[in-house]
Amino acid sequence: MKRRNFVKKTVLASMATIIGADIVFGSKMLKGYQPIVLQDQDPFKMFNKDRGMEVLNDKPWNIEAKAHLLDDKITPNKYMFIRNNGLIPKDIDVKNWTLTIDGESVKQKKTYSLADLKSKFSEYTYQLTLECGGNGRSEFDPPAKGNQWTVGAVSCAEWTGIRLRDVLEDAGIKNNAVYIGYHAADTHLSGDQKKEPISRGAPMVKALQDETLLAFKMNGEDIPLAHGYPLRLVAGGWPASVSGKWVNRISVRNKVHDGTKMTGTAYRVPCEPVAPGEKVKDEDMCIIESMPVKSLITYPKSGAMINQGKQLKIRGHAWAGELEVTKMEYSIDFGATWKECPVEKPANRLAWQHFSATIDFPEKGYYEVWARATDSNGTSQPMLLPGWNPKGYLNNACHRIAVKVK
Ligand SMILES: Nc1nc2c(c(=O)[nH]1)N[C@H]1C(S)=C(S)[C@@H](COP(=O)(O)O)O[C@H]1N2
Ligand SMILES: [Mo]
Repeated sequence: MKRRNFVKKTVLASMATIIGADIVFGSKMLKGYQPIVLQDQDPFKMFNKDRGMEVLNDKPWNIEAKAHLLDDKITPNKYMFIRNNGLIPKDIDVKNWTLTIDGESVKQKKTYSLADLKSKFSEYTYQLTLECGGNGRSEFDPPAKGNQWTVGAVSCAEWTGIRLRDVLEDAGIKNNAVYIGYHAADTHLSGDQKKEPISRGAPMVKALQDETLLAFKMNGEDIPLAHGYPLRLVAGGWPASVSGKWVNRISVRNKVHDGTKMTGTAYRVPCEPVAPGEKVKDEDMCIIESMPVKSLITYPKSGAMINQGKQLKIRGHAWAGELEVTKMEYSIDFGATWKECPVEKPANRLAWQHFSATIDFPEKGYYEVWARATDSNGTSQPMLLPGWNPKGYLNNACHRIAVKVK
């Protein structure tokens, strides 16, 4: 047999790194053979995630954080949730990666290489809150189908890239432009190459905002593969489904984008409130835009124990879609009374904000600490569940942790 039919030395070396030991008879392995240990995929290793993360689905991969894992001011990759609708693209060829701007409302269709994008346009860095529209879905009753996210489908990383606006202006947008829609390199679960797993977008006002980026870096490094390497749209404050990963085409549309998961009930809620379990017609469902005000206590972990007479310091983050959080409160009596606590200004627009409080407990026993944010329009989080909707979106109920004083 000829040498080239065996696994290459470089491949063997990288396998050895993943396995953590040399493959003694590796030179005898045929090309393409996958050692058994690598066949059963360990998502935590594969995606560099912390083992405290929760895998909700493996086909496609959907992984969420826990509240206490989101304690960092800027979310590191290891604690960032993964939400995939299809299969992560394989064999990405960065050198030949292109982004095409097309659609009814582009003056001229134009294709850029990654190098073009990086050299032609100015670079910007923003911390941007990305929350899945379905975060908190697990609490709805009657339940909604889909990933049963608890509280951990939210992140605020630091994204670096170029402004989508600059690229669209370079290509030229017609006056009748209404919406942008993204197209990406991930593939449909069915394997059908013609079907897109997801192709969403945003109205021009959102597309043209300063903070709407075509990003190529996350937290100062190449974007991890699962989060959209080598190019990703990032539109903070809106359902994270707008932030297309592995983007290779953006269409400037003369109507509301009608790509996969833009129509029907996907990422939509009833335009008017409905009773739990009520059937809602497609035409009575409205597209989710800015996400509602919300907060998370990230320290301590629920179940904390403290000694009587000791104060408890809590901290966390709060965010409000396009708006700013202007007030933060906590309650230790199940929402009967509230105390205000400090909340910092955001690092930039659309970044989550940090809050902290020092709490005194009157006596021994079981308590819950509830946190409630209010946005610049004066809207506060609901104490328990907000309006039921068929797909279980937008649960922004107050986050709660258990505390025992002994
Ligand atoms: N190409 C592509 N982009 C995508 C998705 C996807 O499945 N494919 N999922 C969307 C959804 S629903 C969410 S919530 C976010 C999740 O981003 P993350 O996995 O980087 O946390 O990516 C969005 N962008
Ligand atoms: Mo999502």
